[in-house]
Amino acid sequence: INFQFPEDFWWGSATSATQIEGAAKEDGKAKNIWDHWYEKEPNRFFDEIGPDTTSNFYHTYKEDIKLMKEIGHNTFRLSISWSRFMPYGEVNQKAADFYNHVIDELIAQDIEPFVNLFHFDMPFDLQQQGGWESREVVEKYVDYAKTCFQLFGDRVTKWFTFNEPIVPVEGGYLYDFHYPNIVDAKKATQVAYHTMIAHAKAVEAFRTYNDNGSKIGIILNLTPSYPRSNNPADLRASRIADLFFNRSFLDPAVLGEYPSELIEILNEHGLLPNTEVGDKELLRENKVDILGVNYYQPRRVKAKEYLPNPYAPFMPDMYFDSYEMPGRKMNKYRGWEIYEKGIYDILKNLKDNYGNIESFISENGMGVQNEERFLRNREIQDDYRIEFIKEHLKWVHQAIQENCNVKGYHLWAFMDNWSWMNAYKNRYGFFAVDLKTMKRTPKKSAHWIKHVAENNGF
Ligand code: BGP
Repeated sequence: INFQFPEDFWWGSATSATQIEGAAKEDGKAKNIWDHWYEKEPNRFFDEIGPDTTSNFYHTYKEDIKLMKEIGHNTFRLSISWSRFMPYGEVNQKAADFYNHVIDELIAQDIEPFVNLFHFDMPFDLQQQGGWESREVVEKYVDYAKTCFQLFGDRVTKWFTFNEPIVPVEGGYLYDFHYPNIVDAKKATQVAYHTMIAHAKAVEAFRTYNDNGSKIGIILNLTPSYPRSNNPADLRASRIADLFFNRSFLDPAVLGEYPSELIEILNEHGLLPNTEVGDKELLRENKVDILGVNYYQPRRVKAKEYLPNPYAPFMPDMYFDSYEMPGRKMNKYRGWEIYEKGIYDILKNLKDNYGNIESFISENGMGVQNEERFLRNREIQDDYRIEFIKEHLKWVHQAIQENCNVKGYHLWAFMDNWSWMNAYKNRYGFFAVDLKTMKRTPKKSAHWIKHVAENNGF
């Protein structure tokens, strides 16, 4: 074994409710924004496949959890669907039963559930009330979070308030790739801010309900920013991209306050959100215990080539251009850059600048289009995925050698699943899913990860 991991390391994979459960109209689940958007504009979605059945986990969780066990998982990340669990503000008993069964089944198999409360799936009625633009919706989220802590907190010890909270901001309020398809930077900052307030209030509530050593955090998609060169303009471009896309959530979550440079920039553009008395203290007093890190690709930036139009509405990218580094390595099956060392740079940064917060790689993975082309002897020979995971894990291992406080690795994803705009185009799973029969078949990487987990290294 060349790369031995610490004894208590977590090996597993991640998913989210909307992407795997299916049963979107069953047992009293209310609509979320994805159900609604798909109903309204199916042609926006790849192959017009919507979130209604996805990977059918609602009905197959027992067998799926067995498969997790078979490949050596000691952890699994799932999310609770708010619109299933508390449609219109009241607990849906059937949904509570479902999540209880899933959690109990995981624990029976010695698989630690990592539970996330919000993965892009705002209940549609609450979106109509303004979604994260509204402070009342923040209170409704806190009520939902408290109910989850009360019902599942006796068994769940790793909680996350949000997955990638910046994505609904970018998608829904800046770049038009999520519902409600608004392009308005002022609303975007309000939404980002309210998400953070919702997060901090949930952390606060958690600490009054849970005194059994359980931990709570947030999951952030951290994209390290690399400047084209060391000239001051490129460095500034990269620093500002980092402020917008990483530190806007990382700093308040882990350090309890927003970076002053970010506040200055937003203020210059008249984009500061509305706040309430006590918010600052709320953030300061409710820092996270743990942090989930999703890492797929780096962000490479350079200074703007042309001055932005001063009359154009604000966009973060008025401060930088993106830059394609010559010779960069690409995932040629999906189109994202692969830069394995990025995962190490993130962990080092957390160690040096964020108090070495306890962290987990909560997503990392490789999407592949038309993956059936790698089928040989009825198994997908995903050597590229094994390579991808291995090369990232080497850097995680290196970070651990340097005392970075990283405790686990979740692949995105346990099985092929529906994705927000791309439906089933990019396959990510350890298990292939046949969309006609819903049959799961292990890929080569599933056997490989089993050995890794059993040996605690490779
Ligand atoms: C992350 C999300 C996941 C998942 C993944 C893959 O940002 O948290 O939900 O979808 O990206 O992205 P895609 O499916 O677009 O390839």
